[in-house]
Amino acid sequence: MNSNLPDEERRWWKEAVVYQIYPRSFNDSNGDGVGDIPGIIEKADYLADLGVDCVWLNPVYESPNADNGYDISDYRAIMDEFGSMSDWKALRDALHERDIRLIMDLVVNHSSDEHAWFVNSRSAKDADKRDYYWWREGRDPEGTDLDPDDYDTPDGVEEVPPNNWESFFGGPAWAYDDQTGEWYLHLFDRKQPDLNWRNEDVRNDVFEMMEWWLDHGIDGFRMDVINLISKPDGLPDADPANDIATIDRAVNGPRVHEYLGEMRDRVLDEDLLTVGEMVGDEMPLETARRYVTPGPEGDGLSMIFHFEHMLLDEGDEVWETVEWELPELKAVFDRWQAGLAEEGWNSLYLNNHDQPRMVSRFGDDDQYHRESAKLLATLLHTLRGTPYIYQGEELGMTNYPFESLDEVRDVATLNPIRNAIREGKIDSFEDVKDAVRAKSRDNARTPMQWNDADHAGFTDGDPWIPVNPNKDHINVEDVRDDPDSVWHYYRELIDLRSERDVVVYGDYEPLTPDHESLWVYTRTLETDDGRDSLLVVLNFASDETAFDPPADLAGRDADVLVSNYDTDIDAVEATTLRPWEARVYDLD
Ligand code: TEU
Ligand code: CA
Repeated sequence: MNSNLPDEERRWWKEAVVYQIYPRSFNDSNGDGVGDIPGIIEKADYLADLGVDCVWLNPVYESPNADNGYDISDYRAIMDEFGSMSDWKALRDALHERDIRLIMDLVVNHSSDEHAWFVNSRSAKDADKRDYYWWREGRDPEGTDLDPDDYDTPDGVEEVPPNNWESFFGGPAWAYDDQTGEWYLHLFDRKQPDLNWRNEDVRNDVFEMMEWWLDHGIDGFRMDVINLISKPDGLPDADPANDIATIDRAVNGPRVHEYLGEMRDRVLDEDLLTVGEMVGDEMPLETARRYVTPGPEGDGLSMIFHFEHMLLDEGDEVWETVEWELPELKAVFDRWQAGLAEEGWNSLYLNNHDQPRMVSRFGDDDQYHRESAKLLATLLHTLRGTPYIYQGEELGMTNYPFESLDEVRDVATLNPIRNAIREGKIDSFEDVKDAVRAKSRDNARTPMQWNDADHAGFTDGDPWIPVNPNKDHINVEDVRDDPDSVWHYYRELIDLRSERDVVVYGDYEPLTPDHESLWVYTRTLETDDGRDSLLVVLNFASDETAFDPPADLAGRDADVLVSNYDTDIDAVEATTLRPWEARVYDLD
C-alpha cells in the first residue's frame, strides 16, 4: 500500500476483494453434471490470475439439497456430490498457497429436517432434542383469520398453526408433523426447520461447530440470515396486510445481539472476515452499526449484507417487478456510505447466488453489455467497502432466457409458482415468465461459462441446470484473450485497490444525488503523507450525458486511471460522457 495509514486502522478484510463461489455451478470435475470441490481446485490458478484475495464458498456441507445446501444435515461433513473432507482440505491449501483466504457459509438459523438433531426432535414430545426447534400446538381456527384449508394437515386435523407467519419461499411458515401432532416453524422451506436459539445447548453446539471449522484453518464466515435467529416472545401474529414481510416479526429479534455477543466472545476475533446476511426491508442504521461495531458495544461482525438496493425493483407480488431509478439506487448507497463512515464497514455487492445478474438488472445486457458491465464493476470497486464478485460477473454473465418451468430448479421460484397455480392466481408459467427471467435466483445459478464448447466447458455430462446459450460469446477463454474485455477490466480495478489506499479507506462524498443518469463522487484520504483524491464519474444511460464538474474541481489537473472508453484527458473539464461511460480520475 502507498500511504502511511497507521497499521491499527488496517484490516485485511477491508483491503480484500472477495470472490463468491457457488460450487454446484462452478466447475464439474467428474462429469456428473454437478460442480464440485476438485473442480474448484482445478480453477485455483484462474482465481489467482484474476487477483482476488478471498473466496466465499457457498455451503458444501452434507445436505439433501432441498435448497441447494442451505439445508444442512451434517455441519461437519462434505456433501458427497461435492467431494470429501480431504478434497476440502486440498482446496483450502490450494487457496492459501496462492494467498487467497477462504470463508465458509454458516447456516444456523435452520438445519435440514434430515439433521440428526431434528430427526430426534420430531420423534417424541419428550425427546432429548425436542427443544432444539420451535414446536407448538395448533390452534382452533375459530377466532383466527386463518383457514385450515390453507394448511397441509391430514384428514381430520382441523387446526391452524400458532401464528400467521409466512415462509420466505411462499406458503405458511409452519408445518404440521404427524409423529407428535404438533407444528414446527420453518421460515424457509418445510425441509429447513428453524433452530431454537433460546436453547443454550443449541448455541453451545453451534459455537463448537464454528470453532471446529476455525481449527481447520478457515478465515471467516458468511452468516446466512443471521438476523433471524431471535424470535419475538410469544411468537405474535404479524400484520396480514404485509406479504411475506409477515416474518419481519422475526427480523432483528429481541435477543439477536445477546446471541451474537456470545458468539463474538466465545468464537470470533477481529482478524476473521465475518459478514452477516441481514434480510428485511430498510434497516435502521443504529441497528446496522450495532452489528458491525467491535465489542463490547457492538456484535463485532466485520460487515453485513443488507438488501436495500435489491428491493428497489420489487413489486408487491413475488413476480411483480417495477423499474428501479438511479436516484433511489444512489440514495441507498449514500445512506450506507455515510451511515458506516465513522463506525463499522460496508460490504459491496450487486448480485449473488440469490439475485439476478447485475448487468441484466442494472446495466444494458444487450447493446452496451461490455460498457455497462464495466461501469458496474467500477462502482463496485470504488465505493468504500469490501467488494464481492459473484462467479461469472467478471465475464459479464447475464440472466437466462427461461422458456418453461422445466428449466427452473430453485425452490424459491418453484414454490410460489406452484402455490399460485394451485390457488388459481395464475394459469401457467407463461403468466410469470417475464418475472422469472427478471428475478429468479436461477439466473445466477446457470453454470460458469469457461469456453464456447458444449455445456460451456462446465461439465462433460448433463449439467444439473441449463447453460446460458450466450456462452458462445461470453466465456472465460474469450475474455482472457481479449485485452479490452470485462475480465481484464476487473483485474485493473483489483490492482488499483491494492496500489492505492484511497480506494479502500478514502472518504466517500456524493456530488450528484438527484441526477437521473449521472453518479459522481469523490474519494479522499488524508494521512501524514498528505491528501489523495479520486473523482469517479459514471453515466448510467444508453445515451450521451453532459457532465459539468463542480466549481471546486473544474480545471484541476487529473489523469484518468481507469475507464471503459479510450480517453485522453489531463484535467477535469466539462465533457460529454458516452453511453455507460465510467471514468476514475486521479486528482493528484
Ligand atoms: O437467503 C436469504 C433470503 O431470504 C433471500 O435471499 C431469499 O432467498 C430470497 O429473497 C427469496 O426469493 C439466504 C441464502 O442466501 C439463500 O440461498 C437461502 O435459500 C436462504 O438464506 C435460506 O437459507
Ligand atoms: Ca461433479
